[in-house]
Parts: sequence; structure tokens; C-alpha cells
Amino acid sequence: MRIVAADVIVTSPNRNFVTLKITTDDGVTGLGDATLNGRELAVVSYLRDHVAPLLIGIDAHRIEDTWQFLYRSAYWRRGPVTMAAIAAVDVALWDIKAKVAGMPLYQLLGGASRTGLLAYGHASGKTQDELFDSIREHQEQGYKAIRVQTGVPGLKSIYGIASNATFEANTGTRYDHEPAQRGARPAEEDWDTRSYLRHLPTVFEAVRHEFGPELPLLHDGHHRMTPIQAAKLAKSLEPYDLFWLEDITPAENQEALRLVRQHSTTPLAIGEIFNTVWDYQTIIREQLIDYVRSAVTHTGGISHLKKVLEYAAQYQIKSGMHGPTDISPVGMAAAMHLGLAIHNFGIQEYMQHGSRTNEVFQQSFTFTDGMLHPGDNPGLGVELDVDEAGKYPYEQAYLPYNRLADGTVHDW
Ligand code: EZ4
Ligand code: CO
Repeated sequence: MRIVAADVIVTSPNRNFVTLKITTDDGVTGLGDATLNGRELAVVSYLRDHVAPLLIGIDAHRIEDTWQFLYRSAYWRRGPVTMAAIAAVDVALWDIKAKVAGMPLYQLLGGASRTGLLAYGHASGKTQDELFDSIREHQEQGYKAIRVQTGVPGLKSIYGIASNATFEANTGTRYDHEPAQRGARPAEEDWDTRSYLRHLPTVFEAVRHEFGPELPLLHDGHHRMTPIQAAKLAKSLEPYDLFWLEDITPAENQEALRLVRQHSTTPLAIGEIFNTVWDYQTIIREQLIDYVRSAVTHTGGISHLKKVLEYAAQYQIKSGMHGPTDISPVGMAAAMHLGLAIHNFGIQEYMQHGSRTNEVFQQSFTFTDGMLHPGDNPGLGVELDVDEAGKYPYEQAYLPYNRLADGTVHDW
């Protein structure tokens, strides 16, 4: 079964997505997500100009060999662009193999280890009332675990607060544009770590008081603290029993987390911007984290992330795969098949896509009573409507960034 075509499809129904579609000489097609938020076209070129021509004629069943060929023959290893491109090829080939087998992909990964995947959603509010409303809204949608992000007094706009959430009147769904701000330049936000560190524990105290001790609560620090500030934060949130605290320091310095571990038992999650097992070498071996945040889309696909998660499993570290709206339904489905199959699944992030995105990508995965399931269609269970995709050309979009009061550019 030879590959006869590898097409890169860019579409922007509610936000930009890059999808690789591989076709075999038997007419079987497979999809892979290659969306790299804010740098989408770099991956398009990598795939279209350098990878697609190499795929023609390859045996589509040789997934591991194709992965190793793309990783090693390039000479230039790792990095988000390379690893997103390899991921798309890998996932598309798994999709094809599972379709040919006539099975949902999770069956080829070892079969289901559970009946469904616990998902968490994003609640946020500038004020306490808005935050409480947002938590209740998520509970009404079925979410059984909730990420809490809050405004900070004195700061005008903060990443992850849904001032830019859009309510879709036709579907009744509130979806969050958070990572996708269309425009020629990134939006500028402001930041003050000391105000944030003072304010956040008061918010978690109020949330626990209102919603009780059972509800799993998560929080994302978005890489903004120094090691000692991160340790202080983890320690100050200990009484509120978080499910996890995410990205408390910039990710490059793995050793930073040693200091945090010395001071707190708050569980830690990291890795949404990591792209190979090497980024985890110290923090897995030294047991400095509790959850691996990598997405299939950004970590070399199912083949590589499965290896990372198996390594993590030896240290009782679980998965907590990244699942914002900038992962396409194809990438989300891949995460769900992998999450259903592995033993050390922890939780899956799930923000809902907009209705136009759901028309472009027809999906068989389900979200019921707070639990995700990839569905039982052969393959990934996601198909791309190419005509529908063609209605929405690429639009320039950037993640926001932030500056301190004196104008200094701050960590992400
Ligand atoms: O900032 O997806 O945990 N989720 C996040 C996301 C990321 C964006 C980056 O593209 O931190 O909102
Ligand atoms: Co995050």
C-alpha cells in the first residue's frame, strides 16, 4: 500500500488549522494535525516543500520506519516546527492503518484501558462573580474538572480570561478564542507577578468555599514565575488541594522545578511547549512533575508521545495532554485514542471548538457527562470536508504577549 499523495490543507473556520491528508494507491486516506498556533505557515512549508515529496511511493504501513526516516534524515532534529510536521505524518499513517484494519485506532494501541476520559474545561472571570458563573456554566455542560483563571486587581487584561470568549447563540455554546487573536500584530497585555501571587490564593479559597472540597480544580501559571516565586505559589495553594498547577516556570530550565518540589506537595504539570522526550529527561527521571502536558500534535505524533508516556509511567507520572482550540479535531481525536489505550492516563484538556470548525471536521468523538470517548469508527474517526475547508482561507493570528509596568517584555 503505497502513498500516492500528501496534501496540506490550511483552513480558518473559527481559527487557523493545518491538516495533512495522505492518500494511498488503494484510495485510503488518513489525516494528521500540524497546527502550530501563530506560526502555522512554517509547518505548512516544512510539510509541503520538504516532507510531502519524500512520502510519495513509501509503504504507508511502515509507520515507525517513516518516523525514524523523517527524524534522522533531516539532520536538524527536534523543535516545534519539525516535530509538528512529523506528528502529522505519523497520525495520518496511524489513521490509515486503523481504517485498513477496520478498527478504531485505540484498538491498535492496545485496546481500551477505561470506559472514557475525564476532561477539564476552562472557567475564568475578571471578577469573582464572573468566575463563579463560568464555573457553574461548565458544570452545566457536564465538566467534572475545571481550570480556574482569574483577573488580578490592577491589571487590565490577562491571558486566559475569557473577555474574548464568544457566545454562539445558535448552539448555546460558549467557546474561547483565547489562543487565537486575529490581526497583524500580537495583542499586548500587562503583568505583575507580586499582585498575582497575593491575589490567587484568595480566589481559590473563595472557590473552595462556594463549590466544596470534591471538585477537581486546576490552574495554569503560563510560564511566568521565577523558581522561588513558583515555589511560593505552589506552597500558598496547598490548602486548596489543586488537581494540578501548570507551567509555573518557563519550560527550558528543567532544574527549576527541584526548588518547587522542596517546598510543596501541590501536583505539577508541564510540557505543552515541549516536543521530544529529551525535554522531559530531567523532570521525569527526578520525578519533578506529576503530569505530562504534551499534545500528540506537537510531540512527534502518537508514536513519539506514547514512548514519552511509557517512560513517565515508570515513575507514576500520568498524562494530561494539551487540548486547547488550537489543536484541531484531528489532533484531539488522536489524543483521545492514545489516552483511552495507555495505562497512565490522567486527564484530558478539552475546550470546545466553534460550530464552523465542527462543520469542516466531521467527528465521531463524544463528550458525555464530563467524559470524552473517541468513538468506534475505523481510524481516528475524523473526516475533513475539503470543500467546506476551502471557504475559510488562512488569516494572520498571533498569541498575545505581556509587558511589566515599566515596559519590560515578560516571560510568555
Ligand atoms: O497558551 O494553546 O493550557 N493551555 C494553554 C493554552 C496555550 C495555547 C498556545 O497555543 O496554556 O491556552
Ligand atoms: Co497551559
